[in-house]
Amino acid sequence: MSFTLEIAKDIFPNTQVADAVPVTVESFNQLSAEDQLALLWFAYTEMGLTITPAAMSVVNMVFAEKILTQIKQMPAELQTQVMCDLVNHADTPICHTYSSFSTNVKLGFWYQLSEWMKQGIIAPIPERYTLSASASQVLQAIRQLDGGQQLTVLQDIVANMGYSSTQRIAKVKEPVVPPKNLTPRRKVKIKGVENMTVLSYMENMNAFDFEATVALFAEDGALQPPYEKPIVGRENILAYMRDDCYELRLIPERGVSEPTKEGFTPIKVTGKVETPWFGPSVSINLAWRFLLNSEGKIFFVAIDLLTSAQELSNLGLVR
Ligand code: 45D
Repeated sequence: MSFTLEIAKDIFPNTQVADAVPVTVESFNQLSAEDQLALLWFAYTEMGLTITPAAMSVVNMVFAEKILTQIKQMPAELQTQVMCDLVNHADTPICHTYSSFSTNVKLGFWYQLSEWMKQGIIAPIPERYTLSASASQVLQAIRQLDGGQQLTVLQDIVANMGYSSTQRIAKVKEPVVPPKNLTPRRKVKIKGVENMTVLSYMENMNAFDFEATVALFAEDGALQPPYEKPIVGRENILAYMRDDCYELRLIPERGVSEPTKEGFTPIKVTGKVETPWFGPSVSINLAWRFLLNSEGKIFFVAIDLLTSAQELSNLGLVR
Protein backbone atom coordinates (compact mmCIF):
# COMPACT_ATOMS: atom_id res chain seq x y z
CA MET A 1 0.00 0.00 0.00
CA SER A 2 1.24 3.48 -0.81
CA PHE A 3 -0.19 6.65 0.66
CA THR A 4 -2.71 8.54 -1.43
CA LEU A 5 -4.30 11.89 -0.72
CA GLU A 6 -7.52 10.12 0.26
CA ILE A 7 -5.74 8.05 2.89
CA ALA A 8 -3.65 11.00 4.06
CA LYS A 9 -6.78 13.04 4.78
CA ASP A 10 -7.78 10.54 7.46
CA ILE A 11 -4.69 10.64 9.65
CA PHE A 12 -5.45 11.39 13.32
CA PRO A 13 -9.14 10.56 12.83
CA ASN A 14 -10.17 11.54 16.35
CA THR A 15 -9.32 15.22 15.81
CA GLN A 16 -12.48 17.08 16.85
CA VAL A 17 -13.13 19.43 13.95
CA ALA A 18 -15.58 22.28 14.56
CA ASP A 19 -18.51 21.17 12.40
CA ALA A 20 -20.60 24.05 13.73
CA VAL A 21 -18.93 26.30 11.14
CA PRO A 22 -20.17 24.58 7.93
CA VAL A 23 -23.51 23.74 9.60
CA THR A 24 -24.08 27.41 10.44
CA VAL A 25 -23.03 28.58 6.98
CA GLU A 26 -25.39 26.03 5.43
CA SER A 27 -28.41 27.23 7.42
CA PHE A 28 -27.44 30.83 6.69
CA ASN A 29 -27.51 30.09 2.96
CA GLN A 30 -31.18 29.08 3.20
CA LEU A 31 -32.26 32.58 4.28
CA SER A 32 -33.59 35.40 2.08
CA ALA A 33 -31.08 37.97 0.83
CA GLU A 34 -32.51 40.72 3.09
CA ASP A 35 -32.31 38.46 6.11
CA GLN A 36 -28.77 37.43 5.20
CA LEU A 37 -27.56 41.01 4.93
CA ALA A 38 -29.23 42.16 8.12
CA LEU A 39 -28.11 39.12 10.08
CA LEU A 40 -24.51 39.55 8.96
CA TRP A 41 -24.57 43.18 9.90
CA PHE A 42 -25.96 42.41 13.36
CA ALA A 43 -23.46 39.61 13.88
CA TYR A 44 -20.56 41.75 12.67
CA THR A 45 -21.42 44.80 14.77
CA GLU A 46 -22.35 42.71 17.81
CA MET A 47 -18.95 41.05 17.81
CA GLY A 48 -17.70 44.55 18.58
CA LEU A 49 -14.38 43.73 17.07
CA THR A 50 -12.15 46.41 15.79
CA ILE A 51 -10.26 45.57 12.69
CA THR A 52 -6.63 46.52 13.17
CA PRO A 53 -5.48 49.29 10.81
CA ALA A 54 -2.49 47.09 9.96
CA ALA A 55 -4.84 44.67 8.23
CA MET A 56 -5.78 47.02 5.45
CA SER A 57 -2.14 47.59 4.55
CA VAL A 58 -1.76 43.86 3.86
CA VAL A 59 -4.71 43.90 1.51
CA ASN A 60 -4.18 45.05 -2.01
CA MET A 61 -7.26 47.25 -2.24
CA VAL A 62 -6.45 48.68 -5.70
CA PHE A 63 -8.47 45.80 -7.16
CA ALA A 64 -11.60 46.93 -5.36
CA GLU A 65 -11.24 50.71 -5.64
CA LYS A 66 -13.11 51.04 -8.91
CA ILE A 67 -16.28 49.30 -7.79
CA LEU A 68 -16.11 50.87 -4.34
CA THR A 69 -16.13 54.32 -5.93
CA GLN A 70 -18.94 53.26 -8.23
CA ILE A 71 -21.06 52.05 -5.30
CA LYS A 72 -20.29 55.16 -3.26
CA GLN A 73 -21.73 57.35 -6.03
CA MET A 74 -25.00 55.40 -6.35
CA PRO A 75 -28.30 56.45 -4.85
CA ALA A 76 -29.17 54.58 -1.63
CA GLU A 77 -31.63 52.08 -3.21
CA LEU A 78 -29.03 51.00 -5.74
CA GLN A 79 -26.42 50.58 -3.02
CA THR A 80 -28.77 48.23 -1.20
CA GLN A 81 -29.47 46.45 -4.47
CA VAL A 82 -25.74 45.86 -5.05
CA MET A 83 -25.38 44.35 -1.60
CA CYS A 84 -28.38 42.06 -2.20
CA ASP A 85 -26.95 41.06 -5.59
CA LEU A 86 -23.70 40.02 -3.94
CA VAL A 87 -25.57 37.85 -1.47
CA ASN A 88 -27.76 36.42 -4.25
CA HIS A 89 -24.82 35.48 -6.49
CA ALA A 90 -26.43 37.59 -9.21
CA ASP A 91 -25.06 37.78 -12.73
CA THR A 92 -24.00 41.46 -12.70
CA PRO A 93 -20.71 43.17 -13.60
CA ILE A 94 -20.04 44.09 -9.96
CA CYS A 95 -20.66 40.49 -8.85
CA HIS A 96 -18.25 39.25 -11.52
CA THR A 97 -15.57 41.67 -10.40
CA TYR A 98 -16.12 40.75 -6.76
CA SER A 99 -15.69 37.05 -7.55
CA SER A 100 -12.26 37.70 -8.99
CA PHE A 101 -10.99 39.11 -5.67
CA SER A 102 -8.92 37.11 -3.23
CA THR A 103 -10.55 36.44 0.14
CA ASN A 104 -8.65 39.26 1.79
CA VAL A 105 -9.72 41.80 -0.85
CA LYS A 106 -13.35 40.66 -0.38
CA LEU A 107 -13.03 41.20 3.36
CA GLY A 108 -11.38 44.57 2.77
CA PHE A 109 -14.18 45.54 0.39
CA TRP A 110 -16.83 44.85 3.05
CA TYR A 111 -14.73 46.52 5.71
CA GLN A 112 -14.66 49.68 3.58
CA LEU A 113 -18.42 49.48 3.04
CA SER A 114 -19.00 49.01 6.77
CA GLU A 115 -16.94 52.11 7.53
CA TRP A 116 -18.93 54.10 4.97
CA MET A 117 -22.19 52.76 6.39
CA LYS A 118 -21.17 54.04 9.80
CA GLN A 119 -20.42 57.43 8.23
CA GLY A 120 -23.73 57.52 6.35
CA ILE A 121 -22.09 57.41 2.93
CA ILE A 122 -23.57 54.00 2.17
CA ALA A 123 -27.18 52.97 2.82
CA PRO A 124 -27.23 51.34 6.26
CA ILE A 125 -29.15 48.23 7.30
CA PRO A 126 -32.37 49.62 8.85
CA GLU A 127 -31.89 49.61 12.61
CA ARG A 128 -35.43 48.34 13.10
CA TYR A 129 -35.15 45.51 10.61
CA THR A 130 -36.77 42.46 12.18
CA LEU A 131 -35.17 39.15 11.37
CA SER A 132 -37.39 36.23 10.45
CA ALA A 133 -37.63 33.45 13.02
CA SER A 134 -35.19 31.24 11.14
CA ALA A 135 -32.71 34.10 10.74
CA SER A 136 -32.87 34.77 14.49
CA GLN A 137 -32.02 31.14 15.06
CA VAL A 138 -28.96 31.38 12.84
CA LEU A 139 -27.85 34.56 14.65
CA GLN A 140 -28.28 32.73 17.94
CA ALA A 141 -26.16 29.85 16.62
CA ILE A 142 -23.42 32.30 15.63
CA ARG A 143 -23.49 33.88 19.10
CA GLN A 144 -22.77 30.50 20.61
CA LEU A 145 -19.60 29.89 18.62
CA ASP A 146 -16.19 30.87 19.94
CA GLY A 147 -14.56 33.98 18.48
CA GLY A 148 -12.38 32.13 15.99
CA GLN A 149 -15.32 30.11 14.68
CA GLN A 150 -17.45 33.25 14.36
CA LEU A 151 -14.78 34.89 12.25
CA THR A 152 -14.47 31.79 10.12
CA VAL A 153 -18.23 31.81 9.47
CA LEU A 154 -18.06 35.48 8.42
CA GLN A 155 -15.00 34.89 6.27
CA ASP A 156 -16.59 31.88 4.60
CA ILE A 157 -19.80 33.73 3.78
CA VAL A 158 -17.97 36.77 2.44
CA ALA A 159 -15.68 34.54 0.35
CA ASN A 160 -18.66 32.89 -1.32
CA MET A 161 -20.59 36.05 -2.17
CA GLY A 162 -20.61 37.37 -5.72
CA TYR A 163 -21.27 35.69 -9.01
CA SER A 164 -21.89 31.94 -8.93
CA SER A 165 -19.53 30.49 -6.40
CA THR A 166 -19.70 27.08 -8.08
CA GLN A 167 -18.42 28.31 -11.40
CA ARG A 168 -15.05 29.53 -10.23
CA ILE A 169 -13.90 32.68 -11.94
CA ALA A 170 -10.23 33.10 -12.77
CA LYS A 171 -8.68 34.93 -9.86
CA VAL A 172 -6.92 38.18 -10.45
CA LYS A 173 -3.22 37.58 -9.90
CA GLU A 174 -1.93 39.78 -7.18
CA PRO A 175 1.40 41.37 -8.03
CA VAL A 176 4.32 39.54 -6.54
CA VAL A 177 5.29 41.20 -3.31
CA PRO A 178 9.03 41.60 -2.81
CA PRO A 179 10.30 39.18 -0.17
CA LYS A 180 10.37 40.77 3.23
CA ASN A 181 13.90 39.86 4.18
CA LEU A 182 13.67 42.04 7.20
CA THR A 183 11.01 39.94 8.90
CA PRO A 184 12.96 38.47 11.77
CA ARG A 185 12.97 34.71 11.85
CA ARG A 186 12.06 33.45 15.25
CA LYS A 187 12.80 29.95 16.46
CA VAL A 188 9.66 28.08 17.41
CA LYS A 189 9.42 25.43 20.07
CA ILE A 190 6.72 22.81 19.94
CA LYS A 191 6.33 20.57 22.95
CA GLY A 192 6.80 16.99 21.76
CA VAL A 193 8.01 17.80 18.24
CA GLU A 194 11.65 17.90 17.12
CA ASN A 195 10.99 17.36 13.43
CA MET A 196 12.86 19.97 11.38
CA THR A 197 10.34 20.07 8.53
CA VAL A 198 7.50 20.91 10.88
CA LEU A 199 9.54 23.48 12.81
CA SER A 200 10.75 25.12 9.58
CA TYR A 201 7.19 25.21 8.25
CA MET A 202 6.12 27.30 11.24
CA GLU A 203 9.21 29.54 11.13
CA ASN A 204 8.96 30.22 7.39
CA MET A 205 5.22 30.89 7.54
CA ASN A 206 5.75 33.38 10.35
CA ALA A 207 8.46 35.12 8.32
CA PHE A 208 6.06 35.19 5.29
CA ASP A 209 8.77 33.37 3.35
CA PHE A 210 6.38 31.31 1.28
CA GLU A 211 9.03 30.17 -1.23
CA ALA A 212 10.92 28.53 1.60
CA THR A 213 7.67 27.12 2.98
CA VAL A 214 6.64 25.44 -0.26
CA ALA A 215 10.14 24.05 -0.70
CA LEU A 216 9.32 21.89 2.34
CA PHE A 217 6.52 20.21 0.37
CA ALA A 218 6.91 17.22 -1.92
CA GLU A 219 6.52 18.16 -5.59
CA ASP A 220 2.96 16.80 -5.56
CA GLY A 221 2.38 17.70 -1.90
CA ALA A 222 -0.94 19.10 -0.74
CA LEU A 223 -2.27 21.63 1.77
CA GLN A 224 -5.86 21.44 2.95
CA PRO A 225 -7.20 24.68 4.47
CA PRO A 226 -10.10 24.50 6.93
CA TYR A 227 -13.32 23.23 5.29
CA GLU A 228 -11.73 23.23 1.84
CA LYS A 229 -10.43 20.73 -0.66
CA PRO A 230 -6.68 20.12 -0.69
CA ILE A 231 -4.58 22.46 -2.81
CA VAL A 232 -2.18 20.22 -4.71
CA GLY A 233 1.30 21.06 -6.00
CA ARG A 234 3.95 23.56 -4.91
CA GLU A 235 2.97 26.22 -7.40
CA ASN A 236 -0.70 26.24 -6.38
CA ILE A 237 0.18 26.27 -2.70
CA LEU A 238 2.53 29.21 -3.25
CA ALA A 239 -0.17 31.20 -5.07
CA TYR A 240 -2.61 30.48 -2.24
CA MET A 241 -0.13 31.59 0.42
CA ARG A 242 0.68 34.83 -1.40
CA ASP A 243 -3.05 35.59 -1.52
CA ASP A 244 -4.09 34.61 1.97
CA CYS A 245 -1.21 34.22 4.36
CA TYR A 246 0.61 37.54 4.80
CA GLU A 247 0.73 38.63 8.41
CA LEU A 248 -0.79 35.42 9.72
CA ARG A 249 0.74 34.45 13.03
CA LEU A 250 1.11 30.75 13.71
CA ILE A 251 1.41 29.82 17.37
CA PRO A 252 1.95 26.07 17.59
CA GLU A 253 1.95 24.73 21.13
CA ARG A 254 2.42 20.99 21.26
CA GLY A 255 2.47 17.93 19.08
CA VAL A 256 2.96 14.22 18.69
CA SER A 257 4.46 11.95 16.03
CA GLU A 258 3.24 8.51 15.18
CA PRO A 259 5.58 5.71 14.12
CA THR A 260 6.72 5.79 10.50
CA LYS A 261 4.77 3.43 8.28
CA GLU A 262 6.11 2.60 4.82
CA GLY A 263 8.29 5.69 4.96
CA PHE A 264 5.48 8.06 5.93
CA THR A 265 5.42 9.85 9.28
CA PRO A 266 2.23 11.42 10.68
CA ILE A 267 2.74 14.40 13.02
CA LYS A 268 -0.05 16.33 14.66
CA VAL A 269 0.46 19.79 16.13
CA THR A 270 -2.13 21.87 17.97
CA GLY A 271 -2.03 25.58 18.71
CA LYS A 272 -3.46 28.88 17.63
CA VAL A 273 -3.37 31.26 14.73
CA GLU A 274 -3.94 35.01 14.75
CA THR A 275 -5.22 36.83 11.69
CA PRO A 276 -3.91 40.26 10.64
CA TRP A 277 -7.52 41.51 10.80
CA PHE A 278 -7.81 41.27 14.55
CA GLY A 279 -4.34 40.53 15.83
CA PRO A 280 -4.09 38.97 19.29
CA SER A 281 -7.67 39.91 20.22
CA VAL A 282 -8.99 36.77 18.53
CA SER A 283 -7.08 33.53 18.34
CA ILE A 284 -8.27 30.51 16.45
CA ASN A 285 -7.73 27.08 17.98
CA LEU A 286 -6.49 24.65 15.40
CA ALA A 287 -4.60 21.52 14.50
CA TRP A 288 -2.06 20.87 11.76
CA ARG A 289 -2.07 17.23 10.67
CA PHE A 290 1.16 16.61 8.76
CA LEU A 291 2.12 13.53 6.78
CA LEU A 292 5.81 13.54 5.83
CA ASN A 293 7.27 11.27 3.16
CA SER A 294 10.51 9.28 3.36
CA GLU A 295 12.52 12.34 2.26
CA GLY A 296 11.05 14.33 5.12
CA LYS A 297 8.99 16.44 2.70
CA ILE A 298 5.38 17.37 3.38
CA PHE A 299 3.15 14.99 1.42
CA PHE A 300 0.05 16.39 3.07
CA VAL A 301 -0.93 18.91 5.72
CA ALA A 302 -4.49 19.65 6.84
CA ILE A 303 -5.37 22.69 8.91
CA ASP A 304 -8.54 22.18 10.96
CA LEU A 305 -10.44 24.38 13.38
CA LEU A 306 -11.00 22.61 16.67
CA THR A 307 -14.32 22.42 18.49
CA SER A 308 -12.89 24.01 21.62
CA ALA A 309 -9.71 25.10 23.36
CA GLN A 310 -9.79 21.82 25.30
CA GLU A 311 -9.05 20.03 22.04
CA LEU A 312 -5.61 21.65 22.00
CA SER A 313 -4.45 18.85 24.28
CA ASN A 314 -6.08 16.07 22.27
CA LEU A 315 -3.10 14.84 20.32
CA GLY A 316 -4.56 11.83 18.68
CA LEU A 317 -4.36 9.27 21.42
CA VAL A 318 -7.46 7.13 21.46
CA ARG A 319 -9.66 8.21 24.34
O1 45D B 1 -23.27 45.41 5.60
O2 45D B 1 -0.63 26.83 8.32
C1 45D B 1 -21.14 42.01 6.12
C2 45D B 1 -3.81 28.57 6.30
C3 45D B 1 -22.49 42.09 5.37
C4 45D B 1 -2.43 28.38 5.65
C5 45D B 1 -20.44 43.32 6.25
C6 45D B 1 -3.74 28.58 7.79
C7 45D B 1 -23.35 43.14 5.80
C8 45D B 1 -1.61 27.34 6.25
C9 45D B 1 -20.37 41.02 5.28
C10 45D B 1 -21.39 41.46 7.49
C11 45D B 1 -4.32 29.89 5.75
C12 45D B 1 -4.75 27.46 5.86
C13 45D B 1 -21.18 44.46 6.05
C14 45D B 1 -2.64 28.05 8.44
C15 45D B 1 -22.62 44.41 5.80
C16 45D B 1 -1.58 27.40 7.73
C17 45D B 1 -19.03 43.43 6.64
C18 45D B 1 -4.93 29.01 8.56
C19 45D B 1 -20.58 45.79 6.08
C20 45D B 1 -2.52 28.09 9.91
C21 45D B 1 -18.31 42.44 7.22
C22 45D B 1 -5.31 30.27 8.78
C23 45D B 1 -16.89 42.45 7.50
C24 45D B 1 -6.59 30.63 9.34
C25 45D B 1 -16.09 43.68 7.27
C26 45D B 1 -7.45 29.59 9.95
C27 45D B 1 -16.37 41.29 7.98
C28 45D B 1 -6.98 31.92 9.24
C29 45D B 1 -15.01 41.04 8.26
C30 45D B 1 -8.28 32.43 9.58
C31 45D B 1 -14.61 39.80 8.64
C32 45D B 1 -8.60 33.74 9.38
C33 45D B 1 -13.22 39.38 8.80
C34 45D B 1 -9.95 34.28 9.59
C35 45D B 1 -12.96 38.07 9.07
C36 45D B 1 -10.18 35.61 9.31
C37 45D B 1 -12.14 40.39 8.60
C38 45D B 1 -11.02 33.39 10.05
C39 45D B 1 -11.66 37.53 9.11
C40 45D B 1 -11.47 36.22 9.36
